[in-house]
Amino acid sequence: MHQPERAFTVAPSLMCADLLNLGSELSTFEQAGMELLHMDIMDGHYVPNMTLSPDVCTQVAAACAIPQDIHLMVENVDRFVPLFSAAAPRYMTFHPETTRHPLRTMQQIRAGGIRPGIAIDPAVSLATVEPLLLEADIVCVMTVSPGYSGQALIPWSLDKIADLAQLRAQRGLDFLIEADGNASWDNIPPMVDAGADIIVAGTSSLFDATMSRSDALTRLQRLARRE
Ligand code: S6P
Ligand code: MG
Repeated sequence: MHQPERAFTVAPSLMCADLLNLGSELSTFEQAGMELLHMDIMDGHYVPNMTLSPDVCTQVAAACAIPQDIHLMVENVDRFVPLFSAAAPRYMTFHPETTRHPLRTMQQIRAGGIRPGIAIDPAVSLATVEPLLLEADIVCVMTVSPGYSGQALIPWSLDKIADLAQLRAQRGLDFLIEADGNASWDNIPPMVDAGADIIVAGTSSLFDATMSRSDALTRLQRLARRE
């Protein structure tokens, strides 16, 4: 395994946390200086699974100072933006195909004081979402199909991260690139080298069942700092 070329931000994926001990998980992340919490929201329609709720996000916000990054995987996303805005996350991303007017949805998110972004399914091309990049503060590139943790990387999604980073540089844009899905110990360096600024840490690293949480956290932090 090689060291990534740049430092990056680790965003623990709360759907992968020990939900019966969420308070203790949050304290550990806070004490470790984690800078972002990735909150996966699923409605059982856009994706065949359900995860965290508005109340969970609001309670986490009240109990923990780490900013949230809410990833909406829901149909009719405009109905859900106000519900999740109550948690005052730093970022809110959604899949553009879940609304008729994605630019308006981004503006609605920004009007609530939240930085808007889009999430891109592996089957959606960059060309399709390019008009939205100007309004985005973050772009979540999904490196697995949305819906579940513990899936295998779609290898060409690394090329998509690299293409997006190139587009960002060419057009002088300044959104952050987030890699979401199977960010394993082996996959993190190529994701970061391709251009990812934020790595969503799920069962493939931070919540790796073969390691203690503190060992995984230390290993991730050393990787993020390029030590
Ligand atoms: C998947 C979701 C992701 C997962 C993450 C889990 O729909 O958007 O954020 O939580 O992919 O990570 P891993 O390492 O289990 O794939
Ligand atoms: Mg996610």
